[in-house]
Amino acid sequence: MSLHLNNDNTAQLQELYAEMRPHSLYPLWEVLSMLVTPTPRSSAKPWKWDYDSARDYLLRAGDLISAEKAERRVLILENPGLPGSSSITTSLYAGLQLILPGEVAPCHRHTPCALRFVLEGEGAYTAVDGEKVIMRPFDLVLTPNWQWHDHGNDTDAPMIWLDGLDIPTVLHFDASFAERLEQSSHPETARPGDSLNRYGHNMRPMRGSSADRRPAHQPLFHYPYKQWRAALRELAAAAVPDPHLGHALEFLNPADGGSIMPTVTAHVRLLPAGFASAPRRATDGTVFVVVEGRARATVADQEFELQARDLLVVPSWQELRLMAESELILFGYSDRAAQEKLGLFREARA
Ligand code: GTQ
Repeated sequence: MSLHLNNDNTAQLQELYAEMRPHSLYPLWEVLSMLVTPTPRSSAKPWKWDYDSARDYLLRAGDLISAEKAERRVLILENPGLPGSSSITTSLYAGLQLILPGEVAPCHRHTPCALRFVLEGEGAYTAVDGEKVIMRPFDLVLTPNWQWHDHGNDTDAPMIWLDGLDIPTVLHFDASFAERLEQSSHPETARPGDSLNRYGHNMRPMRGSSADRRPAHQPLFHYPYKQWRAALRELAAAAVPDPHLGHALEFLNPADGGSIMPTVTAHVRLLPAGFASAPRRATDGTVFVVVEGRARATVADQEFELQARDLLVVPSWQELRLMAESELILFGYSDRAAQEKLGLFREARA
C-alpha cells in the first residue's frame, strides 16, 4: 500500500540504513545497478608504457639494489586506473624484470603462475624445477604454479624481460602461498633444453617411461621466438588475415591442447604493413608487447603510437583498432583461459 503513496520516506530509509550498518547489512537497491551492469565497466584504463623510458628507470634501480636483495628486481606496470593494486588489468599483473651480469634472483615457488617474455639480452636463464632455459629475445618462458624457479645471468650484458602473472586473480581467491628454497639456486636436475626436446615437438616420452619426467599437466615451459616467428611467417605467407586480428596464433599446452596455463592465454599476431584491423572488443583485458614494427592503436577514444618493445594494455570491453604502419608483430596475454572456464568470455566484432 505504502508503495503507491510515493510519500518521501528518504529520511526514514536513511535512518534504517544507519541502524542496519553496524549489523553488516546493506540495501541492495542502492547499489544494484553498479553490481549487475549491462556491460563490463572496467576501472582499468588503456595505457602505453614507452620501453626506453621504463628501461632507464629499471637500470637506475639496478645501480641501487641487487637482484639478491630485492628477491625480484622488477618495476611493476601498474594500471593508472587501478592505483595501489599492483595490477595491469583487474585480474593480471605485469612487471619489467632486470638481471645484471653475475646476479641470481633466488629460488622460490608460489601459487600464482608466471610467464616471461624476453625483451633484451641473450643467454641468461630461468631455471624451472632445476632445468635451465637459456633465454633469447622474444622467447616465451613459463613458470607454472608451484614450480621452483630462479633466474640468473652468466652473460656480460643486462637481461630484461616482461613478467606476466595472475597475482590479482590468486589474491582475489585468497589462495596465495609461497616458499623460498634455502639455496639461492635449485640443484640442476636436467640439461638445458631437455623439456623442449621431450615435449615441444608434438610428441612426448611414452607415458610411464622414465623419460616422462615433467608434471603431466604442465610439461612444456619454453616457446622459443625462432619457432613461433617461423610459424607466424608461414601462416602470413599462405592465409588471408582475419579482419579483426590479423594473422594470430595462440600458444598451447601440449598436455591438453588448451591454454598455456590455467588462468592465462597468450598469443602472437602479425599485421601486414598498411593493414587496419576492424574494431573488436572482448572481455579479456589484454597486455600487448610490440615485437617488431610501428603502429597506431586506438583503444576506445584514445590513440597510442607504438614501436618495438612498447607495452600497451587494453582493458575489458574497450574497442581496439590497430593500424600497422609497417609489418607489425605483437605478443599478447590475457585472462581468457580463466574466463572461458567460468563461462564468462565474450567478444564483439564490428
Ligand atoms: O620472477 O618469480 O614480477 O615471484 C613478481 C613476482 C616476478 C618471479 C614478478 C615473482 C616473480
